[in-house]
Amino acid sequence: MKLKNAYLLIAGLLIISSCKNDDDSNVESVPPRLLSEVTAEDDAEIIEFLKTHFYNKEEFDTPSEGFDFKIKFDTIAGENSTKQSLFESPNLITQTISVDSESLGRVDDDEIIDQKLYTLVVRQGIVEGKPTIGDNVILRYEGSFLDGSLFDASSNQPIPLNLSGVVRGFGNGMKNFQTGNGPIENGDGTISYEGYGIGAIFIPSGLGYFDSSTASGNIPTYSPLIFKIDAFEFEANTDFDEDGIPSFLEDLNNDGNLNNDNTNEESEAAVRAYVANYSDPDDDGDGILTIDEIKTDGVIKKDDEGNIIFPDTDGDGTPDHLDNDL
Ligand SMILES: [Ca+2]
Ligand SMILES: [Ca+2]
Ligand SMILES: [Ca+2]
Ligand SMILES: [Ca+2]
Repeated sequence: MKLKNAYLLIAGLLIISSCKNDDDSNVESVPPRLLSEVTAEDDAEIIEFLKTHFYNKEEFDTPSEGFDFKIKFDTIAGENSTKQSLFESPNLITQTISVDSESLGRVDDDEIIDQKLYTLVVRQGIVEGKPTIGDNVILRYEGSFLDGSLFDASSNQPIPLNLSGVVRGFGNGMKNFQTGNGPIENGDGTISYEGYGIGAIFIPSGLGYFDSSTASGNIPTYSPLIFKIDAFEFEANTDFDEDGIPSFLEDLNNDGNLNNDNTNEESEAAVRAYVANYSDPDDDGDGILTIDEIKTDGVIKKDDEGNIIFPDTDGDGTPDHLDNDL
């Protein structure tokens, strides 16, 4: 299946861009809180959820005829008081991701705070390989708060997303999932997949929307989120801007966020623009396309491991496509 070009439209609430309340709006504003303070609170709330809830493991272990392979969470209590908590599950993966308050629009707070991201892999996909934060994926998702109430869900049919365009915790959680076989045409206009990855991602607000209200305004500020996901398919080494470099390699500071790497930030700021490298076909803004600057003698050369050998004509350590004095 050809995935390219389907990704410019990103539906739903997952999009990064969000609306700040206008200064002169009537909405009562919440006083800004420090990332450090919110992080501690969010992590405590997520751990509390993980320790007090279980999922329908038995149904996944021995699926009955007609089981829909949907995750259900329930409280450990009463007849379920002996269930293994999500927190104790061997399928729970914890990642630590450092977040600079500046990337959340807090230029003066000067905080860099580690965030804990928890991903429960209920069923791993059968196809080898996992997406990177720059890849196009086909999936299904359902977003809820820790109290279980839904705030967003994709339609039941698979949808395409580029992981660089969604909240950071979502893309980094998706890195844990293999995908399945498909698409399979069902003959009634719907498609399905087999053996796909199934799980849930628990996202602190520092890796979510933090203090932004979302486009539709239904996510309160500082909300930890849960996304249940079905990981159907992905395009390995997606090259979003078609500049010859896979998008995930345009994460120059290697922080799991493609949106804070912008080589020509200053010159773009002068024209009130901001185009991060993963979506910029001319990364240094010198008028020569990156795809032409990464070629040696007219071709993109690679080493034995398949890594691009980037030309550095003036030998200053900065490759030509990121060096605008060349
Ligand atoms: Ca980055
Ligand atoms: Ca740029
Ligand atoms: Ca680029
Ligand atoms: Ca260039």
